[in-house]
Amino acid sequence: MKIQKNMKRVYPLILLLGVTVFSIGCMNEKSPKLATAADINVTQEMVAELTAPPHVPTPVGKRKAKKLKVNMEILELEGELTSGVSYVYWTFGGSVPGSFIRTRVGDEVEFTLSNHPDNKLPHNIDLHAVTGPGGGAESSFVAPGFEKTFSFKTLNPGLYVYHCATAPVGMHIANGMYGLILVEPEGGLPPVDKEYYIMQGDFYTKGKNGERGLQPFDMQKAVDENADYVVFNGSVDGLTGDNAITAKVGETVRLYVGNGGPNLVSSFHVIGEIFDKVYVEGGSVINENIQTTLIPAGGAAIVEFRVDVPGSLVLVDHSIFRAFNKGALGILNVEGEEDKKIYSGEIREGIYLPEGPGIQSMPTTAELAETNVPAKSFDEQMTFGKQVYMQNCFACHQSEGQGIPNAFPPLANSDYLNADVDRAISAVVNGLSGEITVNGDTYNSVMTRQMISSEEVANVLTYVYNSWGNNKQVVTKDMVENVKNK
Ligand code: HEC
Ligand SMILES: [Cu+2]
Repeated sequence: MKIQKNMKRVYPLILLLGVTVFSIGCMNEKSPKLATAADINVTQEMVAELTAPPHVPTPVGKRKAKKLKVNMEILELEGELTSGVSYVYWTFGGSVPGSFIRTRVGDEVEFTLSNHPDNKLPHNIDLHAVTGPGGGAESSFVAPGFEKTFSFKTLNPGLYVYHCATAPVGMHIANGMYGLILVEPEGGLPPVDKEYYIMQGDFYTKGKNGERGLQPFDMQKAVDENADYVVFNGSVDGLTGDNAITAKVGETVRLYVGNGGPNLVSSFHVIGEIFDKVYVEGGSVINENIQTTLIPAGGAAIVEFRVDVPGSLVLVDHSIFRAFNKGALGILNVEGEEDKKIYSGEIREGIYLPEGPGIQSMPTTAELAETNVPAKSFDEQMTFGKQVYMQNCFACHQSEGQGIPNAFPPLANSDYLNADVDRAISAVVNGLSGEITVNGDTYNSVMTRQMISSEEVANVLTYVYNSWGNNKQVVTKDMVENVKNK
């Protein structure tokens, strides 16, 4: 395009128009940038390193373009979507998302897709990094017990999604058949201290969220875009607990974030961090100082930030019910020295409580008027108690008292609850914080004091104790008052 500019100065207007038309004609045939990448010669070959999430292969650095052999195996596997809920995943390389593929511009990728003989279905692969029909789908369609090889040249640097494109396409994607392929520019991306691979996906199960057992895929819910689970890295705990990612204060972190969908767009956000850089949509435009970046289904973004203070950063889809009720929540644990200048406050682990303790000043429970009609029987206590539960406790402890892993402890079958009724009453009337262990899992969070009358506390706890496998304790208003007066 530089030539055209020089000409502008030299030639009269009429000629300039002619030149412009001429150069537009050229662009239609082949843009100069693509011609360059396609012309890069490869002499050597190497076998690609493939990694399961959250890890990524070694950066390309300054290596020359090569013939890069990618051997990807399709495996249909049963795994855990969340504790007690299993699901048959269809995978590229045995993980959801599938193995991360790292290339550089100009590589000639020789891709071999093998479909394991124990699998039940044919599959294929559409890589968004491919310039060619179906992104490779047409050449890679492969039945169980067979393999297919095709090759393509990486022309455009960027972060791209790949996925299965076998009919019904939505179902293959919904079952976990997606991953990322990175095409680094000449000379590689600038070095950082930590790199991780994260991908969001939505899941549709016959049973509702949390319903135990092996859950089959639900086509109707998928068509309705009514997801039961929205998760990072294939399961509710795919990026928490032992699967949490880590960094040290002062390090620069680069996240390769993809969204497999099949349906939902992700509003990717890290609570307590600002993205210094975002490679918007995984392309070459770099935006700076971003709070939340939109990642389309079948799209990706590269986000970078420096971690300045220790604590647990919470990765979420900021369509926030997905994070706290459907699983789209991950943790980046940052270790190191505090910096009071940057952040002075208490750093709490893991949980985002929009209404933290002590923010509002509320009447004490003793001041709450006892206006409700007292329950006259056990049945009435249960009915009233359930109403209180649905209004006050449900949002955190969930409809069947199952809680939310790593955030809100279960009330169903809770050993903590059943061991000590006064302690349970106190949790409701005084609030509860600090580390507790419920059914073997530790929680270290805050439950704010519940603004309900003694009568209501008695009813709701009677309801909880007489539901979901608990010990059938009956709680009276007197018992509640006793705890309050202690
Ligand atoms: C804003 C979210 C939230 C609400 C609303 C809430 N809780 Fe909790 N609850 C928690 C958290 C968080 C803990 C764990 C606190 C900790 O880690 O120390 C907890 C712990 C408990 C425990 C002890 C642990 C266990 O699992 O047995 C009981 C009992 C309990 N809550 C009952 C209730 C009842 C009854 C209500 C409604 C009246 C209620 N909670 C409302 C968040 C909540
Ligand atoms: Cu498939």
